[in-house]
Amino acid sequence: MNLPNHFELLATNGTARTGRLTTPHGVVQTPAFMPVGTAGAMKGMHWREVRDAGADIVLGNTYHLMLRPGAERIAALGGLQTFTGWNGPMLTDSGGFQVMSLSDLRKVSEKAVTFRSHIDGTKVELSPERSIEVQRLLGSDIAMQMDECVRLPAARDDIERAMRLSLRWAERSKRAFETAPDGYMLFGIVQGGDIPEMRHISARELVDIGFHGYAIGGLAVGEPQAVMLSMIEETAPALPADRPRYLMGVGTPEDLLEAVARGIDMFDCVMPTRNGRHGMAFTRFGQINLRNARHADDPRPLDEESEWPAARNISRAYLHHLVRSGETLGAMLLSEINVAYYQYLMQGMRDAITAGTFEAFQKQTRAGWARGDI
Ligand code: PRF
Repeated sequence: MNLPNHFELLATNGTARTGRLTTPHGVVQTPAFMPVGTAGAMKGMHWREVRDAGADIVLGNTYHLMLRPGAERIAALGGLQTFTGWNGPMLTDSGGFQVMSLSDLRKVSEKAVTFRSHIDGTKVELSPERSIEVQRLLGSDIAMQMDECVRLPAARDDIERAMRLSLRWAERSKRAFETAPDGYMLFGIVQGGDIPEMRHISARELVDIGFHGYAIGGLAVGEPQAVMLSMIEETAPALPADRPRYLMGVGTPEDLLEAVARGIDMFDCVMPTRNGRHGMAFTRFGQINLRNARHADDPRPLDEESEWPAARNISRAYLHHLVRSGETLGAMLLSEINVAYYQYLMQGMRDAITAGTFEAFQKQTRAGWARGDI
């Protein structure tokens, strides 16, 4: 069954697209990057800064929130937006992927995944139906189907088995979502590893089931970037042009530029905040490691032309000192600088697509990264 469409395509430039996705908690301009607020918090940042940095939407995790503080508790407290104070759109991942990367003693069956909580070791079962129930209790604007993602490289049989299981879970997820109020969305997830044929089958069957939008999962899981990009090239054209396409868990600024060029509309990744906590800055001149001793006497800011005050005003020497001293403030400043840079990059891409100058924008952006930190 075809679901209502809340995505409006505004312009295309080659394969790149810009558009607008309307959710119950506000509008998302695409291509969009969603910073990751796993447990209902953006690590090291206030929501005000996340918003000021230009993010329209953030990502939360079913897995973490169901374990602590619990989905029923968050529902009783008014849902994620009221509970956390982020008063904007929120997408939640479905949990299966996090079970696989974080928990112990996990077992996948047709019915559900069972695992031990990484917090207190209790045994938990997560089915596609329960995942949707949790995401609805959280009040998520965009829920994701439960899927199984295999790390690459993997044997063809394993890739096919996980892809077909994900399709059966897609159907169950859709059924569980049927009673959701108008405006809330459910995205299907294409799996199929690094095998074009599997990607085609997965995309075709998901489109037959019918979702508000479509994610490409199972990439950035150990394969070279060229393989990831070729899988996007195989998959994106098999998805409906009028629906949003979301590449899950990606990536570096380079990945975003390449994936937008191939027709992707949405991304999420921990990289800007996680790398920020480890002393790395993303800038127009590429990545800068503030731990490096060469910054100790450098009075220059990271980017004197940045619109983001911390990137424009704070010396590299001070950032270096904060990082080396293990000061919380260092992690906080680099997190906001990085989230702001990611949003600046997305805004640049949206503007270039609208203006029909995406190719020139790509060239110019790559030239800045190649110039490096001089
Ligand atoms: N599935 C889900 N979440 C994900 C992924 C996936 O394949 C990935 C893979 N890059 C990141 N997050 N549900």
